[in-house]
Amino acid sequence: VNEQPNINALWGALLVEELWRQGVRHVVLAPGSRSTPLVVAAAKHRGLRCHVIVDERAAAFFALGIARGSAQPAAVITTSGTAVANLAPAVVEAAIDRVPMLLLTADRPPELRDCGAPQTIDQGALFTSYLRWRFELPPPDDRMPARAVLTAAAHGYARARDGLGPVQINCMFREPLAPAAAQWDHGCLAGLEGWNAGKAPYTRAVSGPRVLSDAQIDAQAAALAQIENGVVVAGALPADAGAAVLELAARLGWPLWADVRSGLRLHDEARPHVPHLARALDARGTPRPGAVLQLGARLTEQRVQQIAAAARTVWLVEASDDRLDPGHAVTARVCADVAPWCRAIAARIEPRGDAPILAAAAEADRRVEAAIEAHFAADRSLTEPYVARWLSAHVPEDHGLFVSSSMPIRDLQTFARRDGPALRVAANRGASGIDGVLASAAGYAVGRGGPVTLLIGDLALLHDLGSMALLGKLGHTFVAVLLNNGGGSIFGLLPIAAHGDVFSPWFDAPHSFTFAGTARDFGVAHALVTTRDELAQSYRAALQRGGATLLEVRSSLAENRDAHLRLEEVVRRALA
Ligand SMILES: Cc1ncc(C[n+]2csc(CCOP(=O)(O)OP(=O)(O)O)c2C)c(N)n1
Ligand SMILES: [Mg+2]
Repeated sequence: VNEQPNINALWGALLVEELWRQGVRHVVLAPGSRSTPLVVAAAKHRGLRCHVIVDERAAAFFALGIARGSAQPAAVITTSGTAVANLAPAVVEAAIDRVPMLLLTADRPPELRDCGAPQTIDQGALFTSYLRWRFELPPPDDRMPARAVLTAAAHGYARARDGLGPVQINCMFREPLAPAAAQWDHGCLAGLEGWNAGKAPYTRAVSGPRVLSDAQIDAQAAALAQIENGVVVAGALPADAGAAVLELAARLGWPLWADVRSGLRLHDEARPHVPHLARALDARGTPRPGAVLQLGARLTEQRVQQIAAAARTVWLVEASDDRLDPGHAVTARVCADVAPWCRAIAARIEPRGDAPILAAAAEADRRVEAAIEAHFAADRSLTEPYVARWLSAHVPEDHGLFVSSSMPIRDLQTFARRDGPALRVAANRGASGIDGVLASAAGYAVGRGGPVTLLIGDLALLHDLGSMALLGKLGHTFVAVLLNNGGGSIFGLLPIAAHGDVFSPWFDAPHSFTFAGTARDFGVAHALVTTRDELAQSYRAALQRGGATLLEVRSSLAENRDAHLRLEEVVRRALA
């Protein structure tokens, strides 16, 4: 630190080095001038991997994906002005879905704020309640102890990691921005001797799991043991929770419904896993559930939410204290880490065999699954539900599976098979945006340090088209399976579809774009897929070739609507 050419460079280097010591490994840089001291420090750091992305909106989604894949916050460095405003969509998603993220936003000094200076906005006020912590770092000054910079970095990191959300450190800089020599008083380094000599963080923040007292657990286990016919609903869960949730559901003897983001949907656990629970409960002879025990939140399937609305007792167990009850049905809210809570409860419940509701629901579920399977065997066309089902069984074990909002995640939820690899599925479902999907999935590959398969719709791809530029240089196999139905097919399945006078173009946003040329321009391999055999061949070839591939499955709104209506009918008949 003694060698730094000026005080700006010193502060930039301290911030970046302390973030690295805390655990940050990736920095996403969007080019600019005001951020020069931060960018120079990051670029020169030997332990950090830097990624340059021009579009700050995509840069922040890329960082979001890195954190989803690595459970570590990535840092995003931007210049001042609208560059910062462009971070907003990913900041919102990170805040709602509890993904850590660190924003280092460069700003002009106070004398240039709110006085008509160029590229200067009120950028500290942009994200307000979406931030876990916000700090205005003043322009570097050698009259301030340099330790204050380290504690800002350490606290920012801890708030992002433990608060599971975005943190903004707004960094004001005066000239000189480049690392030119300018005298500074080394006295500001007092107290940094130990830090400077080693590699340890300045402040090590330790936090632990959120667990309840034994008395609380005893009372809750006793209450749950009273309930005969309940169901377990698994929402989005942390990676470590799956086994504990399965264990508790089995101990209770209740059917388990698993959201695609629970990590359990693709598991081949014959019991108590019931993917078509909501349909199964509608079948004749299935008892009504008296209680819903929901572990984790944000359910992909609305029908499952409605089960809770009809039950008298609804428990929601989730680590945060957020309000997560869109059906206004929750009667017991437990703020605890799901895995230790499930293990503690399961240990206190006597094994008691399957509840009557489990056998009935599992039997109805089996009929639904058999009917869907028979339908796909008889009708050989390449429909979107088929693509989702096929992928769920053929994504290699070492792939991360990322899915876009709209129909891709719904189709995977409903039609995934259970005999494929037991992968975790990632998706931006905090705010369910169709923005930044490519960038998030690309970041996910970087974060997990491995290959990714992405299932995405055409409007989502168009929304983030610039992020095609990221795919070629990931260093990991990346296969984007694009369901190109020429618009927003989800709207064709909503009641607005019956209103032909306004439906098109105002809802479906139709287009006739195809993406072979786009892929070529961005150096991404492309294959057009029109049959099931082509899907299998092209996917296999993409895996063998490595690098980035766009597999374009062509369909239409009408075909997709038709495919879904036929499957609805198949399921209805199976349960009649
Ligand atoms: C940022 C954002 N804008 C708009 C929406 C509303 N929206 C939800 S689904 C959808 C259509 C998506 O189309 P596509 O990606 O092609 O998927 P498809 O519906 O065809 O499966 C839109 C516009 C949204 N969720 N997020
Ligand atoms: Mg579409």
